[in-house]
Amino acid sequence: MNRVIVLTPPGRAALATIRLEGSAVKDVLEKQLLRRSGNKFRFEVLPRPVLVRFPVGDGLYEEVILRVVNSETAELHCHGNPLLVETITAKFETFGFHRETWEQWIYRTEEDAIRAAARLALADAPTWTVTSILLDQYGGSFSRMIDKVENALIEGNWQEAADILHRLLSWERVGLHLTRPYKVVLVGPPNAGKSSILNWLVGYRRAIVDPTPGTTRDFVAAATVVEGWPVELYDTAGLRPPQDELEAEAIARTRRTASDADLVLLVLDRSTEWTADYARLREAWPEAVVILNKRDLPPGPGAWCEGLYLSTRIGEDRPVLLKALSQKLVPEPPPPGEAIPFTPDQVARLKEALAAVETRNRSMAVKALQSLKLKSSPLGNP
Ligand SMILES: Nc1nc2c(ncn2[C@@H]2O[C@H](COP(=O)(O)OP(=O)(O)OP(=O)(O)O)[C@@H](O)[C@H]2O)c(=O)[nH]1
Ligand SMILES: [Mg+2]
Repeated sequence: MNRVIVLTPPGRAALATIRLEGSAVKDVLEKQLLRRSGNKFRFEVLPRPVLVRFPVGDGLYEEVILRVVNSETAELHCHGNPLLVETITAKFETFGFHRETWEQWIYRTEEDAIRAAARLALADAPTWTVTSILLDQYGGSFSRMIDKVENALIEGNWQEAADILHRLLSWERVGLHLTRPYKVVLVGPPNAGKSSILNWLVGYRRAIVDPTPGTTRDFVAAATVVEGWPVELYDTAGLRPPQDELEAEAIARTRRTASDADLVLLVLDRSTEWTADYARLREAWPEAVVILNKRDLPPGPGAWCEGLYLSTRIGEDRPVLLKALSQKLVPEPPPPGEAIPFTPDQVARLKEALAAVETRNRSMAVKALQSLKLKSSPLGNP
């Protein structure tokens, strides 16, 4: 099959790269391209890329840099105008080339499904922490552990197989959040400083901050990083008996947003008096990290609960909060080289394998393990 693949992202850019693969590459390029001098182009594997002309219609030519990779593969580096990229790509389709996405290209060309998934995830990795864990999996950490489980099964060592699978699955939460940020939601009474904390953590004024209680209505989300871990931080409407329908809807949204959070941060204003409402909020989110904000002001009276005593007005408190959050999100960061599943599909297959190991069903366990590496269809996953 002949294929045309745009390797660079859609949208405007200085340059774009279009890859061509297949037995027709030579013929089509020889028919289409002209040398810069206007002479006929002869396709040959050259040590260096060459500047050539590609006809784009209406007598117009685009000057492209052609890199011939081998007798059946070449790359065109053209200007990054999306119209131009589309015109060139569509032209190859008229010559019978099949259009493939860069994701499909990675999936097809990687040797197994784990490496392909790691490479796709690497293209999206937002931090070096995530990158280094994914690089370990790309380099074979996860695959080697799968082989180890298979060997244990062949030797009839059920316990070892179960132990390794348990260890792999213990990284489920960390692994799945390499490709999907942790959802961290700020909740609390009005005016406690939730929006201020969101802005403080993300480093810019994402949410409106105001002394008027009930300022935030709809939730506000912002992407950030907590000590290397990707986080989507949500600011929500303050919780109190609603004063009108609008506020009732805002509060309903707060509860919905918090209902599937990975971590809830309950923000309370420590300069106010402890109230029964505060106690109710604590009971509603017993797992929440409690932030006792406004420590720059004198503390309010009452039998206050424990929490992180800080202030958005005190710069040194920011790293303290980030550290506390990262410890809560990832209490035990994986050591370098650790094998970690990182897609929902991988986790599901590992669970299948473990269930089969626990019922001493060797063939089912091996099948589940082997399916982890198998590329089910050439244009499958992505
Ligand atoms: N003194 C002091 N004031 C703070 C601190 N953090 C926030 N504030 C102030 O408290 C007020 C309320 O802050 P917001 O961040 O808007 O509070 P909120 O919890 O988002 O309030 P709602 O959106 O109404 O629910 C603003 O005037 C902030 O400037 C702090 O650490 N110390
Ligand atoms: Mg607010």
